Amino acid sequence: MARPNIIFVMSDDHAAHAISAYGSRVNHTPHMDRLAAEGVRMDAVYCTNSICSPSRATILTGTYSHVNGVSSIWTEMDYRVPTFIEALHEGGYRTAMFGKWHLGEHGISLPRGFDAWKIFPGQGDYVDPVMIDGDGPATVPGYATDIVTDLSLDWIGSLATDQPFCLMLHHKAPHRPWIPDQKHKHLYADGSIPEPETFFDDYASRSKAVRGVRMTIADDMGADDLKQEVPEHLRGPENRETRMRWKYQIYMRDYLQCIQSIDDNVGRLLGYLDEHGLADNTLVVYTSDQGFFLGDHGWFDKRLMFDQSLQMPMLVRWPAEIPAGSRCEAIITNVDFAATFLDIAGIDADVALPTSQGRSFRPLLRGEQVEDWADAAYYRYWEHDDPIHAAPAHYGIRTADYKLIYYYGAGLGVPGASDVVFEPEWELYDLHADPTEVRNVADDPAYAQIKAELQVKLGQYQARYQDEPYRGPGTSHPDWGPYDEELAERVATYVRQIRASS
Ligand SMILES: [Ca+2]
Repeated sequence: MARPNIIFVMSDDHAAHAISAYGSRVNHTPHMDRLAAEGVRMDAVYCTNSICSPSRATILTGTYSHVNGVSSIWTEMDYRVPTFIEALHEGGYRTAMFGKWHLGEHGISLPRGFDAWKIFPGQGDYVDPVMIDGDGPATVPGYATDIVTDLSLDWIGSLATDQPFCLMLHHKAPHRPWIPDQKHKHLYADGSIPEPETFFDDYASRSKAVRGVRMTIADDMGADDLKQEVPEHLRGPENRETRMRWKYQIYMRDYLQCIQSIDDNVGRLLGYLDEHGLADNTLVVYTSDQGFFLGDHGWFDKRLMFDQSLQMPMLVRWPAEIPAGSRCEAIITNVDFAATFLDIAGIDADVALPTSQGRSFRPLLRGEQVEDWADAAYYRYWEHDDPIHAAPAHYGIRTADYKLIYYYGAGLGVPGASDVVFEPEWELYDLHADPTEVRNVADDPAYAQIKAELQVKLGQYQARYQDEPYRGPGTSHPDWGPYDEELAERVATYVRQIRASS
């Protein structure tokens, strides 16, 4: 059988609980659900650093942030670390990348290993976006989610059929500032969107680190996000609850309308594969670079290790191997994607991508049990004292039963991470007794033994991935090194072009 095509559809900040295949209470996504019905719904896929650029660098390289250098949206990729795309290209695949790239200085670096690419600079715009390709920047008329799909279908249509292809189709949506397409503006009438169970979380028992984040809908979601000022009668601490409810409806309406366009375009893509006889031997993935808080714990945004932010939705269809309507509960991270795609392409990742820290989950996609598969996901968020979100640096592990988080209290002297110091704190959640993660039991004597065991496991996972425990303010990570000077200059040229054209 011919080697399969790989289509990797990734949106930006699309939480699993806004996909009906995952039991969403707030929206309906029939085309994404079709992928789940005809393939596998992955229920425990986690990002290893819940923010845009780091997740993208991890997916491309199969490495943690401390290896590829992209610890934050401000840090440059270490171009010495190869990507699975380069390995696929080397191995005979045609490759393309369309949409949100968000790597490099100001979110712009040159994609490597792609036959064709066209990307948004930085975060990109929703309407009539500027896009960059080998000829430089130009405005593309239309709505971003449609445009990225158009470019992708045009490219697939341009290929000769005898060579397999890998397409990265990366939507800007539903990232801030949530600008929907006009045709979806009638959806979700005011007051119609249910609030999450933890909407009025009081953060009792939580760390100071978590209580200090500035991601609350009530007080931190501003006029830019809402596209209007908060009315006078909703201002002030006495109107907090009413204000939250008002903002939530606007926020979620816009967010879900953006997702509706993605779902429509997933439908277009699947329709195209059907019409062109490509469905059977094409692996289609739908995922998001990380999750998002949809009013959960009173928050929006991501970064923290709570499940709504940590989990990546992942639906995979490949009729040749994956049983329809199946589920997979094995713990997988975005570090594992690269090795998996190479495995599916019949390329030995140990040879073609020796820097990869991931492991192929292809047997898990087929529904097989893998006895020695990882029983935890290791996570590390590096940004610290970000003045906008104030999310603290932290690391931790999630098993099927528990989550242990260490807010170590300072940055590490890397770009984007300050050395502001506060008291280190632990959080521990019992995910069966407390599935919504509202009761921190790190100081509960009844959990002392479990906490001690999880601390050992955390150390083991850090050692496995050759990450360093926090050792004090100003200590840079030992693996941090310079990046490719020549490539950096070419990137800088593009940045200058962008600035000149805007
Ligand atoms: Ca993102």
